[in-house]
Amino acid sequence: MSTAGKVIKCKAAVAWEIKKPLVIEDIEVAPPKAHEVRIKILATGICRTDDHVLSGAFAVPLPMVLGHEAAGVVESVGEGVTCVKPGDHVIPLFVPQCGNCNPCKSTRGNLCYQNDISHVRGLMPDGTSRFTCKGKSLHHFISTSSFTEYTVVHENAVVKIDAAAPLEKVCLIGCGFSTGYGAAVQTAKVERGSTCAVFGLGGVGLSAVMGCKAAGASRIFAVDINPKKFPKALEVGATECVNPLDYKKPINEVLYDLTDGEGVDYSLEVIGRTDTMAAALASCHENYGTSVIVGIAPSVSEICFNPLLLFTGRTWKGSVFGGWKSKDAIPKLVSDFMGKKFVLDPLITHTLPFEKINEGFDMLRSGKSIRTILTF
Ligand code: PAD
Ligand code: ZN
Ligand code: ZN
Repeated sequence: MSTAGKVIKCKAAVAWEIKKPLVIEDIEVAPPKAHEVRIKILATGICRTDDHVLSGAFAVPLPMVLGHEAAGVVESVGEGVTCVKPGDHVIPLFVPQCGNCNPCKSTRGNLCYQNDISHVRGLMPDGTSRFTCKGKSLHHFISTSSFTEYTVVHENAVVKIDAAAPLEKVCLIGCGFSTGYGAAVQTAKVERGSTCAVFGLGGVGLSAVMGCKAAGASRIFAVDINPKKFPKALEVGATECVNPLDYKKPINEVLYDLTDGEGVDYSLEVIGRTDTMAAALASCHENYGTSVIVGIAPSVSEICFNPLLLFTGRTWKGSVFGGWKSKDAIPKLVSDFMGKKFVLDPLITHTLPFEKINEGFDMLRSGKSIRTILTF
């Protein structure tokens, strides 16, 4: 029996309050309105950004259905949708691509004005929600919301992918892999023979290491305070692992020493802390070094730094979703994965049934997991 046009009752993990576990609830998912798409989610990863909401660092309106790194199948489409049809395999886009705004039209940009990241409203573009639970409306998360059996997204926030691609792997192309890899290859624009340092070796940082390697970097320092992350970093392309806790000196001085006083050409902060963002900046070459902020710092934080660090010529940049234009890039990244141009398996340390989502978060917080994939 077709569910198109009807409200779907299904399970979702609801974030009711910060610093509390998610609660698996029965929710109602309204049918897609015009230019919207309802997706049956089949696999979703747990990213630190979801945890930043639960820890309170990333301030968003609650209650909310979190999750943004996912893949699924289109269940039904609203009026006027032509980019996908029921049955298509898709990835939701946490950075939409409308194609008409200035960042979409510029060759330099990717943060479409339809994004719900810079000023989170937690709603569909028309200002309403498609989720209800116990009579209460639930917020959407950054245009996606994947910790649910069904979600609704705007047509600008979904893209069709190769139906042969394994959804429980390519869901990582919806965030972690593409973010880290793109931060290296297109935001930093790492060059062949260069020296790089990646701060933070979670799913996103390891993908940044892969990007540095693919770009031909000759030395890649993998920096983390959890040495258990080092074997995997070496496996995906790091040449040296550095634990800041092993040194008395600040990590930027350690990296200067390790590079004969030159500093690295490129540094990437993939943790989300202001102290490591400042340290990553100070680690790169004083004149032509580039440092990229990938980690999401707490909403209310500020950085105090010596302007001489930039005066001498360093470049400091940020990178959302690896700088990719999401709709254009994701199908190509999926084909590249299918063509074995990069691997995703090293990033996937655990697979759990969706109901065990809180166990997945516990493993991320304790440093045991890289990516946990939830299956439905
Ligand atoms: P993760 O928690 O799996 O990895 C973070 C790593 O940092 C862990 O291995 C920690 O041990 C390590 N770490 C923690 N503190 C320190 C420290 N003081 N010094 C060195 N290492 C440390 O996270 P993730 O890989 O899922 O995400 C990383 C960040 O990237 C996080 O802030 C997330 O919100 C952000 C992100 N940004 C985007 C984007 O578009 N810019 C997308 C996805 C994730
Ligand atoms: Zn993410
Ligand atoms: Zn746009």
